[in-house]
Amino acid sequence: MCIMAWVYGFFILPLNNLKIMKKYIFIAVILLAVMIILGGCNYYAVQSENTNVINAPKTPIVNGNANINTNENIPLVPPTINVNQPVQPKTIQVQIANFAFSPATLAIKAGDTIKWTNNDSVIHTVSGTGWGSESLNTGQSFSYTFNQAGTYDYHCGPHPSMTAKIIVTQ
Ligand SMILES: [Cu+2]
Repeated sequence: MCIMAWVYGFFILPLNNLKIMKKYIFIAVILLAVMIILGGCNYYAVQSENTNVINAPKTPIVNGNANINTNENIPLVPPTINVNQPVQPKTIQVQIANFAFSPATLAIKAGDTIKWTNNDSVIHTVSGTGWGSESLNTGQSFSYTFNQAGTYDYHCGPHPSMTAKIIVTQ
């Protein structure tokens, strides 16, 4: 009953009463104007808020380090991860010292290079089967690239007890 009375008072009664109708139209116009004004304000408020968000990164948060040029645009470069990129060949050092190769056993990948350096005061060689060095004086080096997989035993020519090996995998 209460709702019916409310509906009648607000919607039905004004239809039969021009004075109340005019009043309602006046109120409606005022409400509309208020909504437009508030809507406009809200629009600018949102714009202002968005601008603040855009400007936010330009405000640096510096902890300790003052040597940051805030005017510089630092581009965000995505990390490039190429999983198909082949492993770059390496050069691995083997030392000849105290009448021994060190390390005596070394595992490498095909394409890697071994560089032997003689640190002894006597002449040594790096002598494999079908490959090897000339005589190496103190401080001299010899490099060899292993392109084929396999186990490569080698020794020193003048000192056959000096043995070592390189294990090459693909
Ligand atoms: Cu030797």
